[in-house]
Amino acid sequence: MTAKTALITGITGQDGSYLSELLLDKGYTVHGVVRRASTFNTCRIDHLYRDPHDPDTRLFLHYGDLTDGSRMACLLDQVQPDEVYNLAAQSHVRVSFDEPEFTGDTTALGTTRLLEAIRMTGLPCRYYQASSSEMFGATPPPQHESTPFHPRSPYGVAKLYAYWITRNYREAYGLYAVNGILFNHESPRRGPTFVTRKVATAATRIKAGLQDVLYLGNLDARRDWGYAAEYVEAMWLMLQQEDPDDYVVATGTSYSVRDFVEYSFAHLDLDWRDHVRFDKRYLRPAEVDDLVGDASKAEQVLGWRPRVRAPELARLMVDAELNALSRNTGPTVPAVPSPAHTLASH
Ligand code: NAP
Ligand code: F7E
Repeated sequence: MTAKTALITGITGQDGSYLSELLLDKGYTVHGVVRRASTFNTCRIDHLYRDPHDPDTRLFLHYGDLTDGSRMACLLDQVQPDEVYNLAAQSHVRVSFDEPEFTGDTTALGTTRLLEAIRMTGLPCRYYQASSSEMFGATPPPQHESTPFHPRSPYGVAKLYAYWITRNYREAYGLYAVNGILFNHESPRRGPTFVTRKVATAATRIKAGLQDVLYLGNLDARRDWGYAAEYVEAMWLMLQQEDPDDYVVATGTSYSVRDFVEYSFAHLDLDWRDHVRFDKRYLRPAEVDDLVGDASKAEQVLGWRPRVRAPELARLMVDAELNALSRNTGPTVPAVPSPAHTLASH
């Protein structure tokens, strides 16, 4: 057990929820940055939250936004974290073509705001940047730490900026700042509009007779899909090393979207061809065709190894949807509001 304190941006997202679980298990005090919204957006971490008046509480939530640099500086000063995990981003590739400016503001410049806040407050904290395999884009696989970058979307371009500004602050100011270059990682907590979750949810609903058709875009794209719960362990390991460095985190295997669809439907004894239809609205102006990560450096230096591959991931996600459907609630959406809806700053 540790007495360390961590600050997580993007705590309400898929990875933020798994990382919070991991750090709380290790004895950390965890502070999370939550965007103010007109609806509750804490459903992925509600199960971790306790009343802030409880003396044993080790999870605290604060309003903040990566577009607001002075708020970030203020929070750092208040929380005095040992480790900062920057997971916040406009993370949807297709949406980044619709909102390129907002994506750049949050995903790229937001990183500079946070790094600059760390530099200005002079905190001796360690910094993790959520970099992405989307930075490799059009460069053929396998992709590793020294593979040239060729991003194919405003999201990929924004992440590449964030990657380089993180390296720049490490080189220029001696910050302990690392890039985790993570390939696609999924789970039952994945956002509902990413392809794996969309497929798992629809296949389950089709099996239950609640819908008949699933509309998808490009089935030929290939991805290196891993399990998010395992990937957050690699994030933590990166910040426990003597020296800061950048690491690829991936399974080293590649499957097409069609493969993932087939595994998901087959797990429910369904033939996907009877239900999946093409809709061009899900195509991207430029696509990333094939991603396969070489994570040998993470294995050698961090001792990190993936266990779950795409076929098992598809089954695991469908099983979670079945479970949720039988309970009549989404896997990450609580049936009733919980105390997590009271933020620590209130
Ligand atoms: P996610 O589920 O989309 O979560 C993104 C988080 O960022 C959410 O908590 C979101 O808040 C928050 N956020 C968005 N804009 C913000 C802003 N302006 N200020 C503060 N917070 C903001 O993403 P994820 O799958 O957990 O991924 C975590 C990080 O890893 C992201 O940076 C993503 O780009 C990167 N990444 C993901 C993958 C992957 O396969 N999952 C692979 C490589 C890299 P709301 O809940 O309010 O929307
Ligand atoms: O698409 C194809 C689509 O949106 C995967 C983010 O976490 O991983 C993620 O980005 C593939 C693409 O994820 C649909 O064209 C077909 O080829 O699930 P996705 P992504 O774009 O790979 C990277 C590493 C990140 O960093 C990102 O933050 O599936 N596809 N039909 C579809 N995709 C979606 N979303 N919806 C469809 O209907």
